[in-house]
Amino acid sequence: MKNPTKLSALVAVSAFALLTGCGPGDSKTSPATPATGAPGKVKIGFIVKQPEEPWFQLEWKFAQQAADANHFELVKIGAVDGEKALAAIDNLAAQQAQGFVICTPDTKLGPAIAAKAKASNLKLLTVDDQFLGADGKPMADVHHLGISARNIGHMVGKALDAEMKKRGWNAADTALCVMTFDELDTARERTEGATEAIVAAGFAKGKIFKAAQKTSDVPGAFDAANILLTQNSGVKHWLLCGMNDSAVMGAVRAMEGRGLTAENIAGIGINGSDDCLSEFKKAKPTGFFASVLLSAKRHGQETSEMMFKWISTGVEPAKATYTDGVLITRETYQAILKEQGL
Ligand code: FCA
Repeated sequence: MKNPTKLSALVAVSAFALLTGCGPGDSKTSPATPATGAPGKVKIGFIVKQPEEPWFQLEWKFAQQAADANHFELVKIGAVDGEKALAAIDNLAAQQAQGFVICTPDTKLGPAIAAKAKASNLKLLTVDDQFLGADGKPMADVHHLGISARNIGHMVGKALDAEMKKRGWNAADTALCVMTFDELDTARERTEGATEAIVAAGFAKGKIFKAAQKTSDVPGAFDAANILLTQNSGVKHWLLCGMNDSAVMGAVRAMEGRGLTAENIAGIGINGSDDCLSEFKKAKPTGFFASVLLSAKRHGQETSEMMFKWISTGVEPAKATYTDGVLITRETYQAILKEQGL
């Protein structure tokens, strides 16, 4: 949600709800007793910001596996903006859920979402994108599971450097295109990490070009990359990175639109979910050279299980959990996915 007036109105509404709400006590300490419905049945919401993105579909899939194995009910809700996210919490409260896991569409909504969860006596765990407080700093008091963003960025930067050397590309006709989405901390840390690592390996800062995405999806990356390519039409070899697979995919499509091919592009994404796998499965290699495979299983299943245990036994999850990733290419992905039981 970009509109600040709307944002403050929502924050005010939530603060009001918090002041007037009569939710019983601190949801962090008391194991919840499911109120009505099937006795003993736990109900957990799983709210995601981009339900159409393969990453979030995978998280939901693994969350559902946790629900089936532990016999709790999972309510999957797509919330593409702040209003929908806040409405989703009301909806969960009305259904007498006891908690939810959320990847928020806007990290600045953190205080409003946390207040609403508390007022509704819903336990709260954030996944992927960490809430920001009113001071602009991460809300460390809200339980969170996310990726080690900067480290994963470093992996991307090192792998880009190795690939450039392997292909024997000259520094003179090679540039790095970085698809950025700096308003999201985890995205900024990933792309900063990638540039840090490649610069540490000797890549010239002057050959690094940033393209700021307006939206963190394939069309957002496509549009941003097109502007950058118009301004830098003389580059022969492009190294390419971004916050996730959608970012790299959009930029690869933009580069292909200008006649560049796998010979000229080495793009490395992050997520390793379906959008990247579909590139690897193509008969001919594309500019989408590699990705860092993250653990959607941990992000979906582990978060849901943490929430389930918290509700059913009162065992509070760790305040912060960070996951890592592994590089996959069209040569290695099948073996690695198999190894990971995917
Ligand atoms: C963010 C991104 C997703 C995924 C996740 C771990 O939410 O938008 O694509 O990378 O972090």
